[in-house]
Amino acid sequence: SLVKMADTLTSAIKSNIAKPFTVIVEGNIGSGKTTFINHFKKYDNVCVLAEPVDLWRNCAGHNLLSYMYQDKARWGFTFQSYVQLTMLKLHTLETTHPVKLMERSIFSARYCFVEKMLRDGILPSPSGSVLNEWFKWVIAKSNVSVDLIIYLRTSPEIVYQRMLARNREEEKSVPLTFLKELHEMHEEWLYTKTSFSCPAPVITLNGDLDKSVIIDEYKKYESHILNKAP
Ligand code: DGT
Repeated sequence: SLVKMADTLTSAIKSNIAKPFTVIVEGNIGSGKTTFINHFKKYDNVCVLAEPVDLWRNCAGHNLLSYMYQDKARWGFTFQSYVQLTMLKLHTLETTHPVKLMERSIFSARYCFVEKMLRDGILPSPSGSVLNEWFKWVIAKSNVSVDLIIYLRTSPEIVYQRMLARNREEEKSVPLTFLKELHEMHEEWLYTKTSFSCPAPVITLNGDLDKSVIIDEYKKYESHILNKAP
């Protein structure tokens, strides 16, 4: 009947709005995620989501990123709790664009950053459990599904140099050892696949390449990222 057709159409439109082809870009601090994301801004069919870092620097006037680096034990839970919220908002943001491109995800927040704080004993186990219960509930109840992961794989020494050159105030105290360990968290999750399950297939790109040449790397995978037949 006509009513049934209208219903089918409505739900088709709804699911299309709610479920764009979702690509997340992952990689160590300084791996070039922003450069990658910016490259895709020129495509009309891609919804490119702004870097959440700016939100973390200003939660009702509080720079949580800075607090976290100054005193991880005191602010780690607060910071990760807010990261999880901002990521959930981005994952569930509705768009009419067929492709959604996100910098990082609720998954790397949990599997790389929270996990590292837990392993280091910085995040007390009860705090980790609360974050984890939230995480599990969110994963089960909301649509945070991902279709493709781009892993910008880098060497810790190279991203360390980039981080120093970028000279972000909050990151001044981040040592090379931290980037090495964070690298391992990404490797275990996305490369050797020995820690947590991957929410989508992974394409690994050489993130060590200089800005001037990495565009050619992007181009090789453009059809995958834009979900188009090559
Ligand atoms: P890019 O463009 O590859 O250089 O990326 P970045 O370094 O601008 O962005 P990202 O997300 O790797 O790092 C943002 C800062 O937030 C960095 O200092 C690490 C810190 N951070 C701590 N915990 C988390 C977390 O759960 N998630 C994310 N994304 N960053 C966290």
